Amino acid sequence: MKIAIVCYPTFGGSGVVATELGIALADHGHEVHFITYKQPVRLELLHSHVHYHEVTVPTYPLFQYHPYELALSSKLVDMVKLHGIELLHVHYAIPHAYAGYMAKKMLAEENIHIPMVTTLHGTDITLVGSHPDYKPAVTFSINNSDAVTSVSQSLKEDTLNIFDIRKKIHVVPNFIDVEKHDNPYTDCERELMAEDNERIITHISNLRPVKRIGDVIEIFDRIQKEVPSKLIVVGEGPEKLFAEELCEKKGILEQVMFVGNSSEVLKILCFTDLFLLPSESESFGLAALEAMACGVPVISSNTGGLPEVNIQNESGFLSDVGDVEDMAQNALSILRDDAVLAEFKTKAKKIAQKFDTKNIVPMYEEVYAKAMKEIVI
Ligand code: GMT
Repeated sequence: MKIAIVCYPTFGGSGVVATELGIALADHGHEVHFITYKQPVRLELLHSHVHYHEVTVPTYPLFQYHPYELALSSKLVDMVKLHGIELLHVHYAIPHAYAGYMAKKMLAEENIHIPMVTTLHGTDITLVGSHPDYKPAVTFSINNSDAVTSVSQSLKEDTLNIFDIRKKIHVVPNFIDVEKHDNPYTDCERELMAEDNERIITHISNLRPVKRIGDVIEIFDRIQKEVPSKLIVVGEGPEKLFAEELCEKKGILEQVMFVGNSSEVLKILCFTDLFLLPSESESFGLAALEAMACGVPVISSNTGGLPEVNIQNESGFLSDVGDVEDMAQNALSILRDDAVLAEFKTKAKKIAQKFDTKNIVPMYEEVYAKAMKEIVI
């Protein structure tokens, strides 16, 4: 099948999932066309079935806001016609489902009928999508998709609670290439980051308020008072300065490394002992799954889809949002003892296997087949 994938190309879970999906689909023999404003960060183009088409938005002094949706829908129309694309798969409803719908309608004028599958990722429904300024357009775009998927059961329930939805929502969880995460580094070079007697704790996110980076620092502060440790913070975002200042205030700046956006996440996870994800809301928590696939237990909040990924007392522990004391105690219960840590590492890896690419990508292929059959013209 010839499939167009629309996604955000920058660092962020929805773009990563869309990119990995496209690559996996290409490996299954599909022809995949990524259509977005920049080459997705994890996309390596050296694949005979993978194509990338850049959306450019011409500017004009009259525009205070550049009409990206317009340029995207025009590009979709052109690429569908040029390459004979048979299905649109848009990731993150805003504004991709809206632009996809317009493309579909423009193509229909020329008697080209192609289905659109929309994957809901989280904040397109919760934080952003539910805003009254967006809600009518998001509701419309979801209801006018030919098939809709959500990355967790929790997100499906949120969608049905927040919007007036008359479409079936298929839960297709996020996935991970387990083999790729199976410690590709024989020598993690752990000594570059920490002393032999220290544990390594990691947090990866876009450092936005929803990730509660302050809680990450609070938890780490409590951990390091009992167990010698280092904290590695991966990512860039608006809360970074606040986090650095908090570390300084607590006198732990020396033990915390802010490494920015990194293309060496696997290497970092390879020597990580524990992963922290105390988010305010999280529809799935792909970063937690990546950690687990590398054999790293997770201390997280129990919000949104996280309980579907991080299993209590098996891959780690979950606590109420903001309960940093409980999270720190749970972390210490894993970190104090080598044998306990080893047990959690093994279980984390085992649970991650359920989300292996080979189990999940066929679920998307099934949704595509259904959308092709049930396309609304
Ligand atoms: O966090 C966002 O604003 C958007 C999105 C992203 O691109 O990172 O994250 C969401 O999608 C991920 C992939 O499906 C999920 O793993 C994240 O849990 C989800 N983020 C939130 O719900 C906050």
